[in-house]
Amino acid sequence: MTETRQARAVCPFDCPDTCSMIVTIEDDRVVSVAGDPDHPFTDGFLCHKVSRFPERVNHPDRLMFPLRRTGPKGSGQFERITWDAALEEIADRLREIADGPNGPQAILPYSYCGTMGKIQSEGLDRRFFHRLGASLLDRTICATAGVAGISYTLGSTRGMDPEAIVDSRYIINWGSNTAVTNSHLWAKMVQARKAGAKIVTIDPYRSPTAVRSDWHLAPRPGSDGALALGMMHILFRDDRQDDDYLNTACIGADALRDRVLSEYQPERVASITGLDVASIEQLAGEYAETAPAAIRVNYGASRHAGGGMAIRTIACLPAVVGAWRHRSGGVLLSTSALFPFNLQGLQRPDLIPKGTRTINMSQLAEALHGEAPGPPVEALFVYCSNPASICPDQNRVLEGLRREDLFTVVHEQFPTDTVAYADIVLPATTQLEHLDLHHAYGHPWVQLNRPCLDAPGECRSNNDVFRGLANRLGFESRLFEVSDEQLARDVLWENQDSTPSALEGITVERLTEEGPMRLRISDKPPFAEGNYPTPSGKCELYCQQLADEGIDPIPTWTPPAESPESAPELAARFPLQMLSPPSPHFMNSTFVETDSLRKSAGGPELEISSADAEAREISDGCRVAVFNDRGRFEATARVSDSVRPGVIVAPGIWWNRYAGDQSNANLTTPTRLTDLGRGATFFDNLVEVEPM
Ligand SMILES: Nc1nc2c(c(=O)[nH]1)N[C@H]1C(S)=C(S)[C@@H](COP(=O)(O)OP(=O)(O)OC[C@H]3O[C@@H](n4cnc5c(=O)[nH]c(N)nc54)[C@H](O)[C@@H]3O)O[C@H]1N2
Ligand SMILES: Nc1nc2c(c(=O)[nH]1)N[C@H]1C(S)=C(S)[C@@H](COP(=O)(O)OP(=O)(O)OC[C@H]3O[C@@H](n4cnc5c(=O)[nH]c(N)nc54)[C@H](O)[C@@H]3O)O[C@H]1N2
Ligand SMILES: [Mo]
Repeated sequence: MTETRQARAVCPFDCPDTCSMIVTIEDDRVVSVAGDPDHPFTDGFLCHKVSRFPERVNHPDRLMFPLRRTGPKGSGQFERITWDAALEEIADRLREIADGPNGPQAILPYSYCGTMGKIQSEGLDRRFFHRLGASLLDRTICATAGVAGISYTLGSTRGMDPEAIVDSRYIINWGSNTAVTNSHLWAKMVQARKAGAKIVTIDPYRSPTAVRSDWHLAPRPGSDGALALGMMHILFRDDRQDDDYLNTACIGADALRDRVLSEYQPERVASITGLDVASIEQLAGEYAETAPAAIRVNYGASRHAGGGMAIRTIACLPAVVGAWRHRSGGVLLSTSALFPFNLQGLQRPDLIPKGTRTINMSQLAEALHGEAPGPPVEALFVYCSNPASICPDQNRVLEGLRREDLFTVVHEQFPTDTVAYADIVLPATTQLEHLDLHHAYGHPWVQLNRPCLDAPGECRSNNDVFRGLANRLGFESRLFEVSDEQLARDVLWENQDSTPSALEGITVERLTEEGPMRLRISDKPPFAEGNYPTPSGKCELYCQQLADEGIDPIPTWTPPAESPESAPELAARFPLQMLSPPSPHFMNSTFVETDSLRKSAGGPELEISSADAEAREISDGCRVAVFNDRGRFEATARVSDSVRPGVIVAPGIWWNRYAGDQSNANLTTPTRLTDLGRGATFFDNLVEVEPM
């Protein structure tokens, strides 16, 4: 007799949708996952990738035991060892380094959002490394440019409620592949379209979202700031601005108006963006006259040298037309700021020794080469991330990971490219095997994930690893001998004197019994009457903070670092601007191990225009090499009109070991940082392509 049961779980992956899942288990083995029909945002469906989650959980390649390296770094040769031996060796090495001449800052934790759960991905790990005095990691690989950019304008990332988009009538996906990267919001956009909304997508690439939109505008990469300023020129020129809103809720309207009227004429903007004047005029006109107008701005437009300023500038548009007056108008980047979790209590930043240095994760290449200020990195502790695949300037990252004097620990579920460079590998649990508490960056619901399976083999959760190490290093048991469930209660401010109103009544008990709970936040549009969380309390079209930092306080266009116009000498050798957004079949580099998804993705591909292909004698399906001074990778050419001449797209993020030639797109990407927020500039990347 098969014993079948169902459990509720939360999709743990780095995606705005954070779905509520119903898991079906037969004889203690997960057989399927489905979207929770009772969760209004998940609305009963899961994406193409996460539907295959059981295949990932049950995969024969899952790491089951601790391993010690036996071959050269990168070879992936290991022997099985016990947890005791693994933890002892790690604790000894960390102690030795901490007591050595360079001190504990020679130890670098490296993690991102392999899981988004607060308890496992940013819980006892933070406490442990703070207590140890390790270097701090500036987690910039994804969102910081956008977050900084929008916050200079609005005061935080708080924007419109994603659930309100069903009532929007003009929806712009700006640098957002919503249908793929945020598919549950896309479902709401489609619902809005049925009620009469127009969906516009602004993306240099004819992405799946662009294909399904009513109108696709394809500006040159990194030109969005200019496009937004050109729209504002037209709005002010034609007197379509909302003067009342600008006067009462904003600061700097006159400065902005002067800037756009004198510098961003439609003709100039057309030449910067490569769009025609008529399209820019039409976009501005429709945006002004169709209310409520919503802009879903995502991270695509921020991964350029001027990415922070671009997002800040786009975030000014709703104020100019008064779109914030409507609940279904405004701009949406992230809902993270809505969740007042007690993260200080969880992570204990008070334990950080004064003067501890911070290393930017987007510049791991530099850090591993001793180019970051401070002591050299002698130990690297990786979890919830796959830096060998996802970091820019991969040749230098791998060169660093090959250093014989670097001690590398990797806690992972799968033998990723990074695992191949580890001295010690630790096997990690998946979401079905550990407890976690979730916020979401695409909706306002709190969710609890309880384990529904026993950990297979000898897999341990992140927190269990740090409990074990803390114990061996003699750290205070009151800091580390705390259960995951207790940590979840603490994050929700349970048993504290006061609870932030948004979390009132949201407890571990109720989340367990009732399932996902919506934050207690008002349904009113956040900025209808101003009330921005900026220093001035207004929407900062002029931003004094930027002026104080020596940056232009008025929105402006910052050109890409690598484009034919901004770097003509470089472009003479490497004329093509390459974007490398994620493939619909993967979640960053997660799911590349899942055979059915890897098969759907086929292999590394390169989308190229017919003009660029012809000029290089490249035909559809032919193998090509893509290269610049940083490195080279191979892909199969797809010749189409999905990109304009001068732009190519290499969907990722492949594991090198599964790409025919052991390489991926990050061999070519730069470690240069964005203008605001110190973020990565993956899409600001000139390359050349040749047939093989
Ligand atoms: N299926 C799937 N979903 C995901 C992910 C995944 O890997 N797979 N990743 C998750 C993560 S970590 C994140 S951060 C989000 C990212 O979500 P998005 O920001 O939507 O993701 P991207 O595909 O990186 O970028 C969106 C689009 O921006 C375009 N773009 C690139 N440069 C420019 C530019 O200069 N201007 C404009 N206007 N557009 C530009 C790209 O062509 C791309 O189609 O998605 C999350 N969701
Ligand atoms: N060229 C290019 N590069 C990019 C991007 C791009 O668009 N183009 N996107 C960038 C973006 S937006 C992001 S967010 C980053 C993402 O980069 P990463 O955060 O490194 O994301 P993943 O590649 O998904 O790797 C996460 C790893 O965590 C592991 N993991 C999952 N759960 C757990 C757990 O509970 N414990 C432990 N120990 N491990 C776990 C998974 O198995 C997986 O290997 O990549 C960036 N890199
Ligand atoms: Mo990301």
